[in-house]
Amino acid sequence: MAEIPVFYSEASLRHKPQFEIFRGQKEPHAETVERVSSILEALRNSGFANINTTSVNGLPWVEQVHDSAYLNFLKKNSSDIDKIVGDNELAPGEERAIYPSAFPYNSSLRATNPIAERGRYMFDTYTPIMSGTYDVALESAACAVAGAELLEQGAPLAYALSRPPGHHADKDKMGGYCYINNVAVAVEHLKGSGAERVAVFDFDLHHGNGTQGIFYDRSDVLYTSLHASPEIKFPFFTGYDDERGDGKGAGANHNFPLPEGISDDEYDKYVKKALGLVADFKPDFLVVSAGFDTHRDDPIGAFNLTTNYYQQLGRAIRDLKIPALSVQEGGYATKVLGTNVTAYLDGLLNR
Ligand code: SP5
Ligand code: ZN
Repeated sequence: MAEIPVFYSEASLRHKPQFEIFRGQKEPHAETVERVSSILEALRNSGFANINTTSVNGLPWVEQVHDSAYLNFLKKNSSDIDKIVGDNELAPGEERAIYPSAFPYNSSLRATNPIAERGRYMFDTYTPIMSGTYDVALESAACAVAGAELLEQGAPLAYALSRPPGHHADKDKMGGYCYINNVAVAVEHLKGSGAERVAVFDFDLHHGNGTQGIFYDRSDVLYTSLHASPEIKFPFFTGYDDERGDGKGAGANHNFPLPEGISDDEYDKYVKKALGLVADFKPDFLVVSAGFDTHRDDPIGAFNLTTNYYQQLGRAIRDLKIPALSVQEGGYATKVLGTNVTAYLDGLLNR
């Protein structure tokens, strides 16, 4: 039986953001550890037995993607949080967490005060730094690196069960539950191994502003994304169809902003367009930002996709016949998340 190697990290189970601050209120955080258990349980129930933890050190490629000052900020706040957040700041049962409060109103401004520095490197109030966040985010990226290494050795498929997700993290910004851009790190690894061109296909509900930003001026990395229109969904400021890349990267960025409520058949037309662009690019490898918040039951979603559709999507990607690494992004309907992931992987395996 054909199999797909899966990489995940025990560290992901230690990442427990409690709140996102939405309209000034603390709301329960959507990006929960139950997401991982949902996926692992479905994988095991569906006979996916090739499930691995990894001890790969992804740091050299993380450092190629992200600015060193940003990584230092994330590392320092994760490790020194006991000194940074006092006991008097915590409600009963609350873990230490760092959120921003003031943001620079243009990108040329400096920040030296630690509170201002937060706004320099954090672009929303949904993505707290907790104790150990830096290490957990590094391990999430390591899962993607392990998958990339397998493709470099000739495997046709791999799946990184990365958590926290990555596609909203830009060179020097965290946000959208993302700290390190796992997909971008995998792309850099593939490029470093000699790949000439790598394509990214992002089907998370949200626009991958981070991945777009990281590769916006590059012609060797194609970014294609299907997502809820910025008029209706986070990250609001990016994802329009006229964002086509800059300089050498002009023409290597393609966004498909889609309307609320879109269902399988209509969505599939845009999948075909995006995958057509991927095929035309003739990449050596494909890296997929696999988000399942497009499912009809998703608590923060907007689309109407069914579980069966993910199998069809997997088959369409398989039909490209390009070695493909899928990296887990969003998907918050924990009851069906695992089933959606296995439907997608079944499709990749032509089951
Ligand atoms: C990787 C990924 O899918 N990140 C998504 C980040 C989207 N964050 C939007 C947060 C919206 C606030 N939550 C609303 C709660 C309403 N009760
Ligand atoms: Zn998402």
